[in-house]
Amino acid sequence: MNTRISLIGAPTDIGAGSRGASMGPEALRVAQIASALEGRGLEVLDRGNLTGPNNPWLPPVDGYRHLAEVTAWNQSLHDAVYAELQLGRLPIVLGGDHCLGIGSISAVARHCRDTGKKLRVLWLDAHADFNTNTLTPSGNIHGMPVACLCGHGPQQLIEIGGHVPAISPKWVRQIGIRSVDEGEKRFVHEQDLEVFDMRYIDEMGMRAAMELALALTDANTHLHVSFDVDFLDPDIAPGVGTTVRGGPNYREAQLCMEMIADTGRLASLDVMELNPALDERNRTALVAVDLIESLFGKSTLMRK
Ligand code: B3U
Ligand code: MN
Ligand code: MN
Repeated sequence: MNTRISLIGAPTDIGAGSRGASMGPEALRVAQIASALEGRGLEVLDRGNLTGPNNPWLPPVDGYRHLAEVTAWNQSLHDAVYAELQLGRLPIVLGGDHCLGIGSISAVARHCRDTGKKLRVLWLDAHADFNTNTLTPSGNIHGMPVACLCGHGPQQLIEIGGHVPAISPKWVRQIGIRSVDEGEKRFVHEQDLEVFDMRYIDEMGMRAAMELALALTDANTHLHVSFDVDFLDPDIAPGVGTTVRGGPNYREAQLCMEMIADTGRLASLDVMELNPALDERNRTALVAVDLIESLFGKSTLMRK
């Protein structure tokens, strides 16, 4: 695995339904994400925070809230992530709300086109984030990034990575899903997204879900993890804007991260939706950092 890490802070809640994810990057730093990774023997460069427009907190226009501002943040994140990948580094995006997955993953997809790599995106989330402006109940663009990446969204967002669509639904595996809007559900089926929802994890276990989600990855695969912290059960991770009960517990989340680590293919990561304004003594940031350590191999005792 690439041992040269770059942290990129994207302090905005421009696509979210509640304010506060803009403080996520600093909470992850306070929880010592950099020294935790250094403790794993990784070289960590903290590139600091990107800047972008403030959150004007306006109602939707044409089914989108803050489309111009969301575009500006994602363009800037795309450029930052793409630059790190070109330098041969492993970018970790410190969000910020999940609308930023558009900029991050469109940059990763562009890098994969440049280098002839296959892309696999693991989308760890309580939500499918597959809404469009006609399906969305809220207009919040953090509910739309997967659809935008697959080419369903406003032109200025779908073209950020220079190729429309940025990715194919076939490259995505969603894990932990338990809150999908009615129209969104139909669209997920229509586009044939591969989803390991909580029902699947309850019945088959996290191990079976991850074995399938990681199947057919090989030495030529770029593995991107988009970790929405609301993936986790609110009992262990209350500090997010939209808690949904019944998520993976601590052990299941650890296993998920460990199985990804075991592949040795992790090449980029988003840590999104952490909301310190809703947290308790930074415990959600601390559990996120703990799980990220496992994602980088901390709990692997026997192998490698
Ligand atoms: N699906 C809902 C809620 C939502 C999506 N992502 C988050 N919340 N974090 C929506 O507004 O699109
Ligand atoms: Mn999300
Ligand atoms: Mn979510």
